[in-house]
Amino acid sequence: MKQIGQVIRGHGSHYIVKNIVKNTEVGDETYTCRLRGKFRIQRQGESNPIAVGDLVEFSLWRDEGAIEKILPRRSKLSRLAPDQRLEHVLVANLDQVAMITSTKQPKLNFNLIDRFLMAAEYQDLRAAICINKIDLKNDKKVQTAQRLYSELGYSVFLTSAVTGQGIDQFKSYLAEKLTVFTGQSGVGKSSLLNKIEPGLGLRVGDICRKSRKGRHTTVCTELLPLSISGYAADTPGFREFGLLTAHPDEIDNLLPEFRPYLMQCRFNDCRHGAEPECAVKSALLRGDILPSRYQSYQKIFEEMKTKQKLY
Ligand SMILES: Nc1nc2c(ncn2[C@@H]2O[C@H](COP(=O)(O)OP(=O)(O)OP(=O)(O)O)[C@@H](O)[C@H]2O)c(=O)[nH]1
Ligand SMILES: [Zn+2]
Repeated sequence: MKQIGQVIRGHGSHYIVKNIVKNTEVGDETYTCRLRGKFRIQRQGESNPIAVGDLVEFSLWRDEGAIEKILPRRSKLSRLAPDQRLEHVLVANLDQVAMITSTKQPKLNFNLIDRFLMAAEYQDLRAAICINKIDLKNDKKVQTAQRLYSELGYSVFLTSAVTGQGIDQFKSYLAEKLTVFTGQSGVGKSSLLNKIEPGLGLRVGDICRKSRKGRHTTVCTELLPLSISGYAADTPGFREFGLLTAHPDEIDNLLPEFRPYLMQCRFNDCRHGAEPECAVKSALLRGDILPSRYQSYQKIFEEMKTKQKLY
């Protein structure tokens, strides 16, 4: 009998698949499924045939499942495979990405937030910023970040995993969605996930952290079911969340507030540096583009240019 399920974990050649009842609710049954041989052939340009989050058609024979078909993906989060040529899909069919940051220890870093948001824009994913450890500090910088990123259209949450402040709002954002988390070490990802779903953060630590240190960094990506419905997925590392194959000349388009000006620069290949009559620079001088965002753009652009020269 054929069934539809969602891959919630992968282990080399077999996958844990959770069946979906009536195509909408995720059922409670999980099955260990293997891939039929034909899928071992790579999809063009991709390094892995199946990612967690993939919806699959599978058949059961006794307790053994076989994945027969991979259904079309409505979204995906990818990184470049180590050889820099193939795309490695980390999570399929996700709804959104959330970056956890903290007010201090480690301190709030606008450049890292911008990098994350630009990567989310590049991959066409809805993004949120969660500023954790609000119990330790809530100064002008934190408030600026909250205002700046909300005005740009991103969801911003101020939370404390210690006092519980802001947890309910963040929880409603996660409900019924598949959210991929990322964030620097020490910002409180595990603590926050534990607060949202007692026991969950611990599992993230237990399962993923150990293997992260080893070579098999991506096999541990797993969807963790939330009782508020939906899933949380932990990315294997913050660095993975890159800009993939973006060309340095197109990254200005990944900052939404830059977009209205891009066609107004005198040169259509303007890099918004020293060129005359640059509409982006004018907007910066008028205060319509914030210095921190402009600096992030410049920094990332330069980095990508340098990298480009290396290959
Ligand atoms: N004051 C305060 N401390 C927090 C908060 N959230 C986490 N912490 C503390 O910050 C430290 C790091 O928290 P973790 O949850 O381990 O952070 P993480 O992001 O999972 O870190 P990695 O495991 O390295 O990725 C711990 O000592 C926590 O107790 C918070 O909201 N307020
Ligand atoms: Zn320009």
